[in-house]
Amino acid sequence: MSANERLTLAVQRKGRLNEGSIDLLQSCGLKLKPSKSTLFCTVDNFPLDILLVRDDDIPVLVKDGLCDLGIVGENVLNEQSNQPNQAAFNILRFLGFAQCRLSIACPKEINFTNINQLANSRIATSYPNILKNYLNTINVPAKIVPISGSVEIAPRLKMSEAICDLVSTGRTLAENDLKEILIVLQSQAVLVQAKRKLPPSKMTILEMLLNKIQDNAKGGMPNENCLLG
Ligand code: PRT
Ligand code: ZN
Repeated sequence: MSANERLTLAVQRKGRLNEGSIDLLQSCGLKLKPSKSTLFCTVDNFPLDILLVRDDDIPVLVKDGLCDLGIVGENVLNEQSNQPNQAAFNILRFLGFAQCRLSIACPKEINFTNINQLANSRIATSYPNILKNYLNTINVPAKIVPISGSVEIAPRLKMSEAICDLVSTGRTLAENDLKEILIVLQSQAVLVQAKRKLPPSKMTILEMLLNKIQDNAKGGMPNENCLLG
């Protein structure tokens, strides 16, 4: 290993993935050294540097080789990895935190008994690629209405008949008089690497890091219709 070779890891700067990511690194015995920059920190006792960024930027940073590794939710990874047969990422570890599901929900007064009730309806979502794959898989022709946030408001505004959004406790759905009807994807935080090969010196560091990080694959495998690529 060259003396100054270091791995870079992209981690969410602020938000639901941040605490779990930092806790994980610290529980592996890594001593994170704060820097003046809020976007970067180094590890004192291991050849690893950490980039603190928005979670949506993590797949691109890893894919483009600007970072060797990233910790990101499967939901974001799948949404940005939408070309079948062009797998761009290796999931190295399922990390077990930030668990949630991407689900289709509709107004609670609808009597939903059959997926074909979604045919020709409008579904608002910030996950158009995952939803498109899912609708193709279940063979239901619905119209996808892309929306970047506050998805739960769409049925009230008559923008859509249903939504497809992340659910954790279900409280937000209930507060908006919505109910979950179909789970599209189960998600948790994952450690990812681009499919391209790392130089041997970095591979050695990566193996040492992976030895420190437990895999937590329970319930976290991507759905077969949610393509990594
Ligand atoms: O600023 P940046 O872009 O980095 O962060 P962000 O605002 O895009 O993401 P953030 O921090 O909200 O979430 C980061 C990741 O955490 C997501 O991509 C998921 O992988 C994961 N995660 C886990 C969740 C939730 N649980 C979750 N509950 N992300 C969002 N939610 C939302 C949900 O959509 C609902 O609107 O939280 C709300 C409350 O959920 P309930 O069901 O508990 O009411
Ligand atoms: Zn984000």
